[in-house]
Amino acid sequence: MAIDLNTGSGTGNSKIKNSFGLAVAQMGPVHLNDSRVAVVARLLEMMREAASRGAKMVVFPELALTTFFPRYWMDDAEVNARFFEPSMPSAETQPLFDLAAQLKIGFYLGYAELTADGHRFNTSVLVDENAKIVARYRKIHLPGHSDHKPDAPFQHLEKKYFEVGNEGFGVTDMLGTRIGQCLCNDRRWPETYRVMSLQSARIVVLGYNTPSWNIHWSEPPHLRMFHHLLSLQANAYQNGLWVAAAAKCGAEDGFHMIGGSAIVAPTGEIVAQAQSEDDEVIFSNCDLGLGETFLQHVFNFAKHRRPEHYKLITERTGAGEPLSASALKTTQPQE
Ligand code: CDT
Repeated sequence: MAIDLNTGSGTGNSKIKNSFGLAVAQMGPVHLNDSRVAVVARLLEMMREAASRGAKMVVFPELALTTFFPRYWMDDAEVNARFFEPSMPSAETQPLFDLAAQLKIGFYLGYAELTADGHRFNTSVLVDENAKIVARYRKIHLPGHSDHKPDAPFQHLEKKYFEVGNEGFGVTDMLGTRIGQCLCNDRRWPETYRVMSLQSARIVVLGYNTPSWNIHWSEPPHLRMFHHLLSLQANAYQNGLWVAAAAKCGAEDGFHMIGGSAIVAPTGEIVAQAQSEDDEVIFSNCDLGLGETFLQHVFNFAKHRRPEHYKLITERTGAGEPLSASALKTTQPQE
């Protein structure tokens, strides 16, 4: 059956409201010595709850199977052995796939991927209701640093442990709609969502591990939650899509990370938000037609976008000089 992205219903009848049961499974802390088996047991329990509430899909966090290990300086052999997955599924994660097939529920899962030829990525997968991996995403906006900062209270070594994702921002038709995925820091960048909304994504799902403290400057801690929600809400609205974000949060061996897992509507409004810093399932019946209101009017891309004026976005990485020095001169006050 062809997917009608206007309603997601496959009927072509725009009056039919298509409700998509979407769950986000926030995780409380995963400590350094917690086993994969124990972590997967927690995920299975939340998958069962999500299904019992009518979810078609459940969203798990970034690097969901282990502690947020980029906070630790370790040698490659140790980090590879302890935290990376050479295969997905694996013996430890297979129960997630088995339960998903049994419950007929899809899921998104973040984990550290070690490829057969030794490349390392911060990765997520989309799994359909038959437990088939239908899409993979490798994180593109890697935050942090690659050098050891012995004076910092903790490290953020994503640039040491992971390569930049090499597969772009794809979207996937599954569960009767079109879903895009990204990971954590990607959610702060408008390009992430725009590239997916230009492929007619209706839902963007993501997981995150956001430390509550900034090791580079004394950022007021409340800004971490504010910027997290601001990013989800602004980008949901500006792209006419649903955004579902799953935290791993609370204090992992004393290192605190924000909660605030949320489901955001294309209106930019938060329709569900986690209250705890523990394992917690939030749920919303999402109207997949809601974004159309915006995409047909104020954000009618085909009608209103002006890509000929956006060239710098792909030509430049960092900020530089004004486009035209002569144009600038004419606007400068004369002496
Ligand atoms: N995991 C991850 O990408 N964390 C980053 C920390 C950056 S702090 C502003 C994040 O964007 O949440």
